[in-house]
Amino acid sequence: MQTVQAETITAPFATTSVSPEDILQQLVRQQKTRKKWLIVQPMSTTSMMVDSSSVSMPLNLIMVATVAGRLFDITFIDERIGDRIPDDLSPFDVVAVTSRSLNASKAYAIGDAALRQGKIVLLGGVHPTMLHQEAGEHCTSVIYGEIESIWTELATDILQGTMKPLYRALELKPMSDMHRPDFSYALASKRSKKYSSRIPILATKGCPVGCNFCTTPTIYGKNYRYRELDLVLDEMRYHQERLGKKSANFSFMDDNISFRPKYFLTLLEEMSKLGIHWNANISMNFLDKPEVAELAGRSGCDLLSIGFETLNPETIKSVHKGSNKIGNYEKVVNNLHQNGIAIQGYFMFGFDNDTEESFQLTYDFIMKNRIEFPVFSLVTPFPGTPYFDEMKPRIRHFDWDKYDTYHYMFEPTGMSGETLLKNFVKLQQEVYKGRAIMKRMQGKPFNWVWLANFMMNRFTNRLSPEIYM
Ligand code: B12
Ligand code: SF4
Repeated sequence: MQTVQAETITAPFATTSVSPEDILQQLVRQQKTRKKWLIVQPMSTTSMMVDSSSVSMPLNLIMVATVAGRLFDITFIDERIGDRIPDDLSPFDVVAVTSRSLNASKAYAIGDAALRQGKIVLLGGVHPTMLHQEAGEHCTSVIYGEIESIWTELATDILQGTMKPLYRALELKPMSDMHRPDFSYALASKRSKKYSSRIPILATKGCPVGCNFCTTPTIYGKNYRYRELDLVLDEMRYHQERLGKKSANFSFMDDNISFRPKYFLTLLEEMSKLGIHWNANISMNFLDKPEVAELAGRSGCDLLSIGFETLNPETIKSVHKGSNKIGNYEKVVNNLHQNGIAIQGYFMFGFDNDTEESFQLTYDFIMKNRIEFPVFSLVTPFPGTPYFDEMKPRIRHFDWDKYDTYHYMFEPTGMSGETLLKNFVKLQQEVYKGRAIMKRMQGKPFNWVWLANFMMNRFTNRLSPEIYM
């Protein structure tokens, strides 16, 4: 399969000076009826509860619908909230499906069914991007990375009926060119009440930190882009107005919102004037400064998701996570807690340097520092990452349904798989015991984080090592 470049578009009309955008606009004007797109967020078939309870509105597909909806008619299906894909796809011209690894097998099945009915099938998202040859077997075209950067070429080919197997932009568009996501596509479903009330929003894209287990550096390289602040703030004000309340809840979908400190601090300063609440994924590199945590608290931040990953400095070095300084962990936690910010802390197990002692160390850290919402996962080498290439000979299975970070992928060198899983289950059960929850949560605001702890208490009681196989 070859990489197709934006320059390969030829002008089907008279002049030589027409731009690809002009060609597209001419084709749009010639459209007798608008083509019909079915856009699908598949439900994963993984055995774990990753798509259960309340799920967030899928910003990725909302962006796809926003871009495509300017030229085409859109039907939006999110299987996670119970929307069903019709068996008969005859009303549609294009079936566009997003996929991560954990729902790739489902996305491929949808693609195969749509191909059998003669539809143009598009597969996008991180898994098809990383494995475009594999994904190409189940669709007409794979979209590499974000739709915005390749849209003119893709839309032109759909209108001309000249599809290529792969669409990959030569360069990424500035984020200021991106449209404000139109949430009406997701909210049109009568089941939209199942979505979390947090509104997904994007200020930046990319993360040059370069952890070897993460797909972001592979897709976006060293690139870090951001939207002009006014665009982000206007979008927030728009939602405040739409909801008729100042205290709207936002959830940043950014890979690493704090990578450019100056941009991030100005964003915080401006958000503090809005009266909103927000949460985000963040790397901890400058949260050790009390004034940053203070400003984050003042700007309405109520929770930050931080990848602590491990308490072993050797492992941090081996995965190239330069933003994590283990000596700073406690300082970061204290700074956030002093400003009323709860922590969703991510911890991974199964690294070669892990030993039985790693579990006790992590337990002690979580309990001592009263981490509100610890999330434990098993190290998962995702296709397309340097870690995947390194670990490939040792990986036990390539069944993508198991690539949800809750399955046992390879035997670490420091302990047997059996010991790993036994301790992994025990740690989760200990951290989510009633008494442990009280110790971590007492005195903290009674909100959804408490609820998440109660759910985790029930969930972890049912865990056993076999589930992770
Ligand atoms: C925010 C985020 C989350 C949020 C919200 C997820 C959600 N509901 O969307 C939360 C915290 C809930 C989450 C959870 C998890 N996440 Co996450 N998450 C992300 C993150 C940082 C950003 C995703 C995002 O919304 N970006 C903004 C949107 C606008 O951009 P986009 O997704 O890239 O979409 C664009 C393109 O991909 C393209 N596109 C996408 N789909 C399609 C489809 C078509 C047809 C077309 C044409 C184009 C197209 O156009 C879109 C618009 O520009 C990504 C990293 C990343 N950059 O992808 C990881 C990432 C997706 N997560 C990952 C993982 C592993 C998880 C968890 C398993 C972690 C865990 N242990 O709990 C869970 C699984 C949840 C689930 N059921 O899917 C991995 C997935 C790896 C893989 N190969 O599958 C990623 C890639 C990070 C990594 N480690 O590399 N995540
Ligand atoms: S800091 Fe987070 S987003 Fe950045 S490369 Fe590492 S895991 Fe990926």
